[in-house]
Amino acid sequence: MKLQSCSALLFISAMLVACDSKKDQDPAHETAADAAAQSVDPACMGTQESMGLHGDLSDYMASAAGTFHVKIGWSAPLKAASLENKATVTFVNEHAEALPLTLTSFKLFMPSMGHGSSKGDQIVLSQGKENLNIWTVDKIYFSMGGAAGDWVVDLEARVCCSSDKARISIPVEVQ
Ligand SMILES: [Cu+2]
Repeated sequence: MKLQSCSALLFISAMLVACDSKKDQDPAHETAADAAAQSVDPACMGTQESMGLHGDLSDYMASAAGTFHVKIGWSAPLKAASLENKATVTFVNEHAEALPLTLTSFKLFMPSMGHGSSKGDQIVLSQGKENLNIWTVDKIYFSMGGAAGDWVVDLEARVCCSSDKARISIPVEVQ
């Protein structure tokens, strides 16, 4: 247990060092405030201009720090006590252009009752091979049913060296 924690710490330290040295080389990231305020670093992300996703953000929700916009498409019908539920997660930037970032966490939560999924550890996150901004989420397990809006998703995505999150309400009933 101790060894694992140390390895994890070393790994995180190494990542921080990597990020810091990158900032040192990049005059655009001179201060912590700048780093926090950064939206998308084109050097890290790039955009897929060819995808024709321009302008319409109406289906999307902004992340907490404004780093990305996200929408979730759900399989239908959603069923409680089943691992067959699926979703697709699509990330775009503020111009509604594809944003190929890394989905690191997708967790169900039921705010009114204060619990998540009892099988959240089984979830499978897969990045699209052609559309790198679209992720497939499999084995989504709702511990119980609920009306539209009873369940939410807390997701996190990594953008270059920082991470951002969003809470998205599930707009359909879980049967
Ligand atoms: Cu509940």
